[in-house]
Amino acid sequence: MSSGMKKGSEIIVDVLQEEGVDVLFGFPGGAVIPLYDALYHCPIRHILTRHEQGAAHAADGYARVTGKVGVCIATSGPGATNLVTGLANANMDSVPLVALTGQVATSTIGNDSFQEADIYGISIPVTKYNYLIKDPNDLVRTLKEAFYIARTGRPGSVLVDIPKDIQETRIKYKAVKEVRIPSYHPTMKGHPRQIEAMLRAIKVAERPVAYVGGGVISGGATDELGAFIHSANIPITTTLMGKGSFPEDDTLSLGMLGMHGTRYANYSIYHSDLILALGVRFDDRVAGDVKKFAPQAKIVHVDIDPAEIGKRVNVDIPIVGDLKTVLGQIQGKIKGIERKKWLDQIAQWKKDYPLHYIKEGELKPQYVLECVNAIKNRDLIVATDVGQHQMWAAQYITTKKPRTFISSGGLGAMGFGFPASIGAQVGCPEKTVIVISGDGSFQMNIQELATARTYNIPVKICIINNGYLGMVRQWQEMFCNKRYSQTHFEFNPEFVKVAEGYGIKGKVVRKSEEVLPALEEALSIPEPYLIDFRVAPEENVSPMVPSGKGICEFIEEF
Ligand SMILES: Cc1ncc(C[n+]2csc(CCOP(=O)(O)OP(=O)(O)O)c2C)c(N)n1
Repeated sequence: MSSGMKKGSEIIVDVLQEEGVDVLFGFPGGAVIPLYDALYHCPIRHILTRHEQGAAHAADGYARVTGKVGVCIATSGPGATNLVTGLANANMDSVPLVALTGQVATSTIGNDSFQEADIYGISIPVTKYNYLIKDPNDLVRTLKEAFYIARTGRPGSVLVDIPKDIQETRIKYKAVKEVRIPSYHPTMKGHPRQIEAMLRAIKVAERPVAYVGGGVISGGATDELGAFIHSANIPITTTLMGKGSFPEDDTLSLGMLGMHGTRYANYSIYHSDLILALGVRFDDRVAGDVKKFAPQAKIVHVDIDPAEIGKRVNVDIPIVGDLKTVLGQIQGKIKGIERKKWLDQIAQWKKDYPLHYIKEGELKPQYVLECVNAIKNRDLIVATDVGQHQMWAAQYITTKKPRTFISSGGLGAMGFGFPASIGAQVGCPEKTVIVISGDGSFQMNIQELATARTYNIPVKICIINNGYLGMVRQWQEMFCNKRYSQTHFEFNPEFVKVAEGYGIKGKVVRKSEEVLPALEEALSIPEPYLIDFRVAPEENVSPMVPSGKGICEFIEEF
């Protein structure tokens, strides 16, 4: 063999190392045997999950907390199709993820070969970009491009499908130093005239509100945001994805807005005369009826993705740009605005309409979340699954730092939380990672208990167990006259026993007074731990604005 020749699979591993990848999440199979062979002696850590969906969500969780690109691997056919939810999930939440899939050999593509699925075609609508490599000489450039596209501009998921013969072919390794994609140049700087217009609008506004989303976190712009909000003295509300972009214990924070947002956040938006929409997309869970969102307000929308601007609402001052750069452009230009009347009004709404629940009776899920929130002296990362528990976590956990609250926002994928918490803990081994899950969501990726055990990934699993697919049950209660069609679990496993079967300790908690001690016990051991909180089965998430309604059209308290 001539020197300098390498197998495609070895080249893949070289590029992963060049890209600084320190961990991979994956699951092997026939079409990736060459790649796994090349990984055998490679210093990159590999976490073997128990399902490819677990690998994709774990890589996603890792990316969310570290800001680096998460990488997952799956084989062709069923391995690749098992990644689809994870690809869609990461892409909808603008998370940088690269998925490497094996494909059947190039000569057999299109023959309905064993374990052949057109993952390139399947993944087009759920990724930012995707590739099927047809020539081994394209490997290096394609992989470099995949990482570049995943992490730049509006981040997202990128899939690279690599036929088995390409992994096996020997070629000469040619380094690619710089990635240049002629048609892809994300705009970083806001247009100076638009920036001027934004500054003028802020100066004359009497009732401004910043409406902030995940773009500020993925853009690394939280310091710039904090400086701007404080100097301009503007109240701020965040989306679920924006939690952590600004400390929620600051007096200017209104918490989360939208369907299950705080009343005072929604009132502030409704009565505002200037909305500064930063790294958000006016999602329908935030702005149900866009006409009733902020009827008196001028809207400034800053986003790196031009496709988001004007998508759901008409914008008065559109600014395409990177949030860190744009907020840098306005830094120090607005100072000393008092806004006493507006801030007093907001303080009054906060006093009149706090988040609340009835504490008496059975163990309340909100109380469990309040106890999680009371955990002190620890650097916490909270991951959630999807459902009522997710909304209670968003409402009751005061998030102060970016990349410490991770949740499936856009796709709302049950099953995300637990594997994502595993990825988060791998990315941040020094932090305490807690996952808030539901009895429904947890069962969607329960097999990852084996992954947590194998690598002793010490995530603390809190199951808010109400015996229902609670969020759907809540809608059935409200809109289907309590016809609970297929939302009651007549059987649930004993989660603690299941955990024990995987070698993981756990506890059932039924009473309020047991909550804090159980959490303390979980935190005291350097291992994964599961707490099965048996909560009031028919508790509802409140407040609530029904789907498609105006931001202040709350359902009466229930
Ligand atoms: C994969 C997937 N399937 C279905 C849904 C629809 N859905 C949204 S919330 C929910 C209930 C979740 O139940 P659970 O995890 O027990 O949480 P709870 O709402 O009870 O807190 C369902 C079924 C979804 N979001 N994701």
